[in-house]
Amino acid sequence: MSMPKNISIIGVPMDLGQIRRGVDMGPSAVRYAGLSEQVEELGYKVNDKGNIPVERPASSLQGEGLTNLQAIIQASTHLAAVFSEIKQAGDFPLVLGGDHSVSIGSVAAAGMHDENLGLIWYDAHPDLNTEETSPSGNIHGMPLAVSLGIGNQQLTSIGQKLPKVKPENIVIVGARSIDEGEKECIKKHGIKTFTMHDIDRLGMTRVMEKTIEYLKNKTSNVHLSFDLDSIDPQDAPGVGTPVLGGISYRESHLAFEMLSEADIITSADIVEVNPILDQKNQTAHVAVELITSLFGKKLLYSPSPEDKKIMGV
Ligand code: 5AB
Ligand code: MN
Ligand code: MN
Ligand code: MN
Repeated sequence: MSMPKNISIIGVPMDLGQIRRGVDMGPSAVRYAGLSEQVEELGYKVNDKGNIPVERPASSLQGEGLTNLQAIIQASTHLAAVFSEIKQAGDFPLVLGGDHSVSIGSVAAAGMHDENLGLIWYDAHPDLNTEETSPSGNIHGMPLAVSLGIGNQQLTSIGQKLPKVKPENIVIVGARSIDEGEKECIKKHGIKTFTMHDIDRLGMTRVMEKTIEYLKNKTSNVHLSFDLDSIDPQDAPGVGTPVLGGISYRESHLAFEMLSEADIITSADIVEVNPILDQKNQTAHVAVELITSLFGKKLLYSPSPEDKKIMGV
């Protein structure tokens, strides 16, 4: 399936999946960095549907050992419904987090629309923890596990169908902080994972060629879950869990340009932008710049096959 020309934006101002405040302002920061305007300039029709309401519980410890469990279930269920409506209309859902727990709702909905959903997890972390393996109890470290049907049953049953995505349809890109339980999960389920080591060894070109090759023929919808901490903290300092040695801004442009050329992405999340920890909204700007590459922005212009022949590219 190729990328729809109508983009619907949904903000999820949720900071309940982790403990640092400020990531709930992510949707405003990314909008303020010019998301709609820049995507419209590329010829898309953008419909900003505003924000999902997120209830902040009076006490932050609720549920069975997981921080803010009930409030996250509520917001994720609401997000899944809105995301689902957008898919039904044939449009591209673009979700603005919030911390990465928002992806529980988006992948649940994307999975309801495609038995064979593909998923790219562009992140410094694999987010494959469960209550048992999590070192923090924070749900933003669990959304990929939940999408696989692993972990807290109240979370895995959001959107009903469980699992939402098959392990063989997932590619993790940029991982460099991986907990022991997550390592076991990757091995057990055979999840394709390009760590920073692989990006350094192969180069981003080959990593994305392999990612696209792996997903292209076996999936028709591919969701991109873009955690800004995938990017090196020098380029994207405004995140709650920065990890040194990340993907550069340049490499990410290349990666997203290649995804655009392959025309495989049909929905996306932009998560973990925290303007309180940022410098002059730099991280939101980086997010918007990279998303324009995903939507086909070229440095020069879009060459036709004839132009390409003349240019020798
Ligand atoms: B993010 C950690 N693995 O589970 C945990 O930012 C960090 O959505 C999770 O990738 C980071 O607490 C979650 C140590
Ligand atoms: Mn993440
Ligand atoms: Mn992360
Ligand atoms: Mn993070």
